[in-house]
Amino acid sequence: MAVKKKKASAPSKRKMQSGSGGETHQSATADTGVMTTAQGIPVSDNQNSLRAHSRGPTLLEDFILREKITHFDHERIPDRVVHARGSAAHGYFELTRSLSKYTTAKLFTDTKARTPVFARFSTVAGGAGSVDTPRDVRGFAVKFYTQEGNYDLVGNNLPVFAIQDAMKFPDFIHAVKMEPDRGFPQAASAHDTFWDFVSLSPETLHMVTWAMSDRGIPRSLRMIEGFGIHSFRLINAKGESTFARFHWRPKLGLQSTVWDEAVKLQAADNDFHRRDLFEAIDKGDFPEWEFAVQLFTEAEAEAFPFDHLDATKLIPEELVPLTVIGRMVLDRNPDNHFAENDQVAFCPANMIPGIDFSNDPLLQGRLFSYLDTQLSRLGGTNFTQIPINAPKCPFANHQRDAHMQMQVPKGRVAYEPASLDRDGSTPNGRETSNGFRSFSETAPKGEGKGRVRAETFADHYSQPRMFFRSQSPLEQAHIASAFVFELSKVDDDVVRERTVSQLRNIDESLAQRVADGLGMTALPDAAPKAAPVQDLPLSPATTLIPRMKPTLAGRCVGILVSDGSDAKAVDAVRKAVEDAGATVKLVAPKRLVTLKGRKPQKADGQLAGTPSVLFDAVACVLTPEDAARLANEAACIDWFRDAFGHLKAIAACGGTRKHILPVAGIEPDAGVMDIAEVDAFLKQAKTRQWDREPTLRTLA
Ligand code: HDD
Repeated sequence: MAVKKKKASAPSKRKMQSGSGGETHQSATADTGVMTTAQGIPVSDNQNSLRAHSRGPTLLEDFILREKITHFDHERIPDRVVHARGSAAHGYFELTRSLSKYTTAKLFTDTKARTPVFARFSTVAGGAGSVDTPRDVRGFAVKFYTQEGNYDLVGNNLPVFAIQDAMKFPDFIHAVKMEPDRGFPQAASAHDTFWDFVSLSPETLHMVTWAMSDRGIPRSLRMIEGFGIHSFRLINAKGESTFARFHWRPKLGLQSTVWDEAVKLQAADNDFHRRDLFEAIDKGDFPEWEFAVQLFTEAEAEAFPFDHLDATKLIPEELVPLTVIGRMVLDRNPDNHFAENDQVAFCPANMIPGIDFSNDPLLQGRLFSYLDTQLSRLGGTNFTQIPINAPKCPFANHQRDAHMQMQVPKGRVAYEPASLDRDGSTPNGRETSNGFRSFSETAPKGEGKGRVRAETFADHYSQPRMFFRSQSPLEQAHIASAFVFELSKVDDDVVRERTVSQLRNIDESLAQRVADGLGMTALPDAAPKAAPVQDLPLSPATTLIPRMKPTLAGRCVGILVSDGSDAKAVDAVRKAVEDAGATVKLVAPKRLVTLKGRKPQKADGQLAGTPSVLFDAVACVLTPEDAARLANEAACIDWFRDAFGHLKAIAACGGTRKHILPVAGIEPDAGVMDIAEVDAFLKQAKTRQWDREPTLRTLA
């Protein structure tokens, strides 16, 4: 059967980088428009397998079928053991302030360079196909393709980690992942094994309290902070070391969802965060983060009321202020999700001259784990040659062979010292005095090898106490409610009680609220403490709601319309909202809608499939007849009920206010206004209606 062939996919024009002096390869495929096998053999029929006769068996001889199916059968590679679900983008980093006093790293000294980056954001617990909006920590990993090699800053959206020593990582992750006998729950910490581990490991409490805060349910990946977490060393030309902690701060400000909304988003759009990131970049609304450092000396660190080598501790901004030194802009979506997002291999050990590791025992363990996992995930040592992982600066060494070698290094010399490369044809490179050097640290006297946890790591409660007490009353209520929700999913009474006994050491009122929410009649005894709990100065910089930016930039407003809706009213809201930097999406009972006096147009979404959780604020312009009709439509009632319940501004036409809002049980407040009050709507839409919350739900 003659079948029109699809155009073959565009050939890769990318040059494969080889070692210096090595051959530069180019993909052999030319864009001839002809479909071929992987061996380059033209394909005449991509619809039918080769059969013995028209209704006979398929022949083994059909190498085209076999190649196609074989390749398909092997398409999947192992998921990342953690952070499997992620979304990524390309971009660049620009340094705005040189740190040349502290480091020789060109990345942090060359203010003229624009360094390409690839950033990947992820959830931790779920598989690659899990939802985007569970309560979870978000990974924030950035690969800088610097002039001096790849530097990876593999961080999270919280400034602290859950454990102090890498030895505990497999236990922690086994506890949070789905339980091994039953295979559930997917992408959720609300289950017995997680809280069993947490309640027995007080070092987890600081990060867990952050994860229970609204940071655990972000609105958008474009609206999260990022933290390198560990202390790193910056090394200057004199070999002097200064400690640094790294921070990313989103230009759009922080923004979270409310819990009921996060849950409903899981049903409304599995890919909510991935789509949001993709669509923003696609339309040129490039996400941007400030890059900031906290710098401090060894002597300053000695005076901290905690050990900065302990990754469960943050350094309050109030103690060591942030200095903004650069910005990252993400301006290009991946061309291919698998080739880039799946195959990118971040590794905290990818370190450049001028920066060095600290002795944080969690960081030290990570230096082993990432390369190790990538060997099994990506199939061998040559994953560094995959385009997304390859450095963009020249590279050369004596490493040879192994699975999937893509380079063809010339010459007979693959070792050094060597004298036989007389014509200089071997791409091996030589050592340089500018190369990576480790900071030379003097070991403390009188101490030897041992499996030990430093005494300075013993205080597990002072910082979660500082965090909890720094939060606004509403944030504290959200944290307490999140604990109640999670623990209400725990069946084992002992685990629930033991967790509350831990919370007593953080804050008695928190423990009491959680105990009340769980229906406990009495508080269990406080858990034993290995060190006294300190009342540290509060850190307002750790809050979220008080620091949210009142802005519509980067947000999305849904307008509900139907046939005959007043086009001018729709235009007025659209213009005002778009001028304020937000996107507008039209939602209608049917995908095709005809506004009054206009031609039929495609709505962005159909009402039943486009719930209001997808928007930051909603408006609606309906004919009175349609408003009366839609008051009987569950999807429409939910649209408004949820928008109200999720603390969003609502601009409603007269028909909606008369017919729909009463059915949805909405008593208009300051965040509900007439569609004609565009300015008021803009003002309210820039923030959540936090005052509304206590009138709607019981918070712990
Ligand atoms: Fe990790 C992936 C962040 C501790 C072992 N980690 C991974 C990713 C992020 C983090 C963002 C995903 C990178 C990507 O998008 O591909 N991990 C952290 C942070 C930690 C941390 C901020 C503490 C401060 N991790 C940590 C420890 C270990 C690991 C202590 C093991 C001892 N992490 C891994 C891993 C992963 C990983 C198993 C899975 C996939 C991968 O590395 O490439 O090696």
